[in-house]
Amino acid sequence: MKLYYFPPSPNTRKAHAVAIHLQLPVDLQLVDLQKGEQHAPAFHKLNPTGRTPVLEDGDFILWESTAIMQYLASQIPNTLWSEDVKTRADIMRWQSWQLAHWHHACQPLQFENFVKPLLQLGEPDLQVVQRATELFHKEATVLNEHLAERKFLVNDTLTLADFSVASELTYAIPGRFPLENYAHIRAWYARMEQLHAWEKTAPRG
Ligand SMILES: N[C@@H](CCC(=O)N[C@@H](CS)C(=O)NCC(=O)O)C(=O)O
Repeated sequence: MKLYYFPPSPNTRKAHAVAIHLQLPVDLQLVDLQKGEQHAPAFHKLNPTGRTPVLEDGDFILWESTAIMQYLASQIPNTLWSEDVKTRADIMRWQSWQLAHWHHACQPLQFENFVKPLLQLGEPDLQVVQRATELFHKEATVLNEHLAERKFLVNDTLTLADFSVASELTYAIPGRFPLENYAHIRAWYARMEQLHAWEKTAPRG
């Protein structure tokens, strides 16, 4: 299998981390977003949306990081992607929440507070920051309460749900995410940072 990836990207990170955690043999192919390689016609043949990551397994091409995580975790028996239907649904619940809600709270903070200054794209838009901060508190309250008495999101066992939800916190510090009042999220994320796969996929300065 080959993973087309861009290491600084949280979407790449969650797929790559799953491959590392499960010790799956995956070749890596850099798609340098800073050089615009995602717009190359050859890459658009793989993913017409022009985004990373993409997984190639023989003649099977898969894009969308969550689908890639599930496909990777289906290769061998493991607890990240349980066979139990209720556990699977619970994992999917948190992966869906990450895509539909958590992402929209975290991504604007990451972009306005971190990416814009980094790429010299101008000052943070304070209205966008304020709206995202409100969303962040709404969603983080739910996550924090869920984690109050749990080590991990589903059945107290590390699953794909943890990799999905944690990916959004990759740039929590430079993105100035307001995590001060969410001790359970910080404790859980510290547990994620203990994982070899999370450490290996951390963005390098
Ligand atoms: N929903 C997609 C999002 C993928 C995505 O937005 N990837 C970004 C990097 S984080 C990308 O490749 N952007 C390139 C572009 O939009 O030009 C997924 O989960 O895979």
